[in-house]
Amino acid sequence: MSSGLYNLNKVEFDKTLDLTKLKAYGDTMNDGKVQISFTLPVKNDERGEEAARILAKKMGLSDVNIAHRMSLDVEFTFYVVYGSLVHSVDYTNIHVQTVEEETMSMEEVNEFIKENFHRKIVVVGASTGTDAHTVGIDAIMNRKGFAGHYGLERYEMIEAYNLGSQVANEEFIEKARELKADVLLVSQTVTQKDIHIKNLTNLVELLEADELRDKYVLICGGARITHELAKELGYDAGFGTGKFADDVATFAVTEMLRRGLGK
Ligand code: B12
Repeated sequence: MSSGLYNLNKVEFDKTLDLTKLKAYGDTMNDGKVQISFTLPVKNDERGEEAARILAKKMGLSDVNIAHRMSLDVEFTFYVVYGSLVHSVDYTNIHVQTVEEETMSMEEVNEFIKENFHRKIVVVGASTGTDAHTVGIDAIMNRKGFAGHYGLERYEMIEAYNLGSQVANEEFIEKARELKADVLLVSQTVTQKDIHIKNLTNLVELLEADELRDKYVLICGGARITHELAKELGYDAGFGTGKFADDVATFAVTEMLRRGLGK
């Protein structure tokens, strides 16, 4: 394709974009095309397929196409469904609470700590409650890091303690006291029956009961954790997918300085 034709197509393509009526993009602007998948606890037959189609329509899809159906068990069928979204959102009116600090590099964080605290800061992290998922907290803390971002254990000016998984909140607080922590990192992956909310709230309540809440920068994280949710639950910040040790370290040290902690 010549570059002239490409530019012409691009101009026409862009003209149809209206951010007040944002829809999913498939092949052309505003076609609203999406693919969803789900399982129904019924036999793999035409009746089940019709049920899947009706459900998809009720979810707000038009031109529903059941692209694939597969038995998972005698009475369980998995469906892959294509369709066009009838709904749209006003993107111009969306405001999200996020962590605002501009992320510093590992070296910049080390310098920041040296200049402002004149000592190493202590970070204690764990997956708490019954949660056995360690990969998230390891991604943030392990020396080798994750996706090209070194973990906190590698930071010259951070003493990082990763307590692992299934750490009871009481035990976590005990360790934080013993290690004279400045920053607490809590990982919560399983969200079934809102167990993460109960666990996270319980930790804040225990810290408050011991009059310890203000002593620490308290941060939580996990795939289903947002900054907004974390703030609601009484945490200083929350980090989800796509966030790394440098984001967390930057927030932790700037928050310590803001609150006059660690001196
Ligand atoms: C690996 C895995 C397991 C392994 C865990 C092994 C281990 N040592 O960690 C095992 C097999 C043990 C397991 C068990 C279970 N699992 Co599992 N598991 C997964 C899986 C496949 C990957 C999770 C993962 O490692 N992600 C990679 C990391 C890097 O991503 P991340 O956690 O999001 O971390 C990033 C951010 O969120 C953030 N972050 C994470 N933590 C923290 C903490 C802080 C402080 C900060 C700042 C940031 C931060 O930083 C990270 C880097 O960006 C997911 C599915 C998936 N693909 O996500 C299911 C999944 C999480 N598991 C699930 C379930 C249901 C379970 C079980 C309950 C299954 C069962 N019925 O037994 C058990 C629970 C066990 C328990 N007691 O906790 C569900 C959770 C559903 C939900 N919403 O609750 C998932 C989503 C699978 C699914 N689709 O159903 N699981």
